[in-house]
Amino acid sequence: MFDLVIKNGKIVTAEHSYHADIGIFGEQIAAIGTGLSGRREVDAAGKLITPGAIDIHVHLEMPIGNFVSTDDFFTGTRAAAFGGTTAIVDFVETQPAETMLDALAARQSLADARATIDYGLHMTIGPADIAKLNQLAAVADAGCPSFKIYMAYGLRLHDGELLQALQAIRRVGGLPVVHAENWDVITTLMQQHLARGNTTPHWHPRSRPELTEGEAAGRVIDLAEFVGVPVHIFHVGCQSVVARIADARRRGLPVTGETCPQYLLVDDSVYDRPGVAGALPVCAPPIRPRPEQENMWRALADDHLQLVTTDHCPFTPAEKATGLDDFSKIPGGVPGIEARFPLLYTFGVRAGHFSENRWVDVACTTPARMLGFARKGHIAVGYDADLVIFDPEKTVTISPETLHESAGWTLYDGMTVRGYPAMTLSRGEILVEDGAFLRQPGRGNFVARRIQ
Ligand code: DUC
Ligand code: ZN
Repeated sequence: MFDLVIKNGKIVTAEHSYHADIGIFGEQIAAIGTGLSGRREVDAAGKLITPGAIDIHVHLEMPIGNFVSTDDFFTGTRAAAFGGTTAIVDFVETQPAETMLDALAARQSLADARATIDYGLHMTIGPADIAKLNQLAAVADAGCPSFKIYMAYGLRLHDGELLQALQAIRRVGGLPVVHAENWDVITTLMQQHLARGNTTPHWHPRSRPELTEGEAAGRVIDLAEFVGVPVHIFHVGCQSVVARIADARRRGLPVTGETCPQYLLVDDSVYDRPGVAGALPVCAPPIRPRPEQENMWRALADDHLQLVTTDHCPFTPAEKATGLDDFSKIPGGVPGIEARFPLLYTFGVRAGHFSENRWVDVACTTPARMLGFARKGHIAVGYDADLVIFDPEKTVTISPETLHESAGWTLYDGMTVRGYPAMTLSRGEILVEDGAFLRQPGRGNFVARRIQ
């Protein structure tokens, strides 16, 4: 007798799809078979059962400049759960006078109080952390074996620092995850545009041309090859980066990349919207011209890119408006934590870009495997019962009102998806059912990850 049995659904994994019941005991999947019975039974006839989706790139209540991203660990993880995401990876930044382990503990206690789904953390290596690289082994042992490196912004590493960081990550068997943009070229182009009076968001993507992404990605891939460490490229939005990742992979290098819904579904005309509407989509790397969308879909289908994240980093319209007379001051980032999984189903699977199995692969299974979530991202006995009962016929028109994110706006406003979670489970508990969120803040656990 199981605690919960999900009956009659079609189980979709990264490898195949098949009909079976799932028996859940406690927090885990205890059986997969036919004719299972439990204390509670959910009829999933006509529905897909997928692993809970995993978003390995989100920024919740993250300080950036004078602002803090507007979803906290409660509202952000609740929104994630509504959309079928049952695990995230957020970030830790260490203050100059702090140890990395102290910074990790502080971020964990913030998240532990509020998270509703399980989470991991990437440790950021900024310039002040180059003196602390001997702390990486302890950080990896504490369950954070992935390390964020910026090649842009104030936290960027110069090439010599980048080399040292990659060497230190290699020594601890970790994974560098990299924001790749050429900051010197970007800041020079920004200054040139602003000096000519080109101050509107229209000039944001023109200050960050494809070259700045492609060159930086190529540089860190070359350095990672030299050092002998894998590397994962964050938020890829254009073919010049895909080409470098694909070339490295053809040469057998352990190089991977992700893209995000904003690069798959939106084009750079959004920066020409009047007033604050043109400032809302400011994010980095910027959203590209329309042909790049097709390039990103193809890269996912061809396994030149391996996964989809959101880079969820929301700011309110009022915060975005503070940069209306100088695009370089607009806080960068867009919301997206909630709708990623259904958007990928409608515009990826239904539109014929890839199969339902590849959908599960890029949103659930590969993120779990690559980032070291040992018991998530797959449906098999012994895995956490993090599951989505996905209704492939449920139609939702996305808007700030249908979402639960707190930014108050969404890039996907007005897009209609066919296919949406009907129920989301985390470690055997029903989080979302019939549009209602059923659990309290703080039930989410930190997951100590190990990278194989
Ligand atoms: N890009 C953004 O636009 N915001 C948050 C961090 C990032 O890489
Ligand atoms: Zn990010």
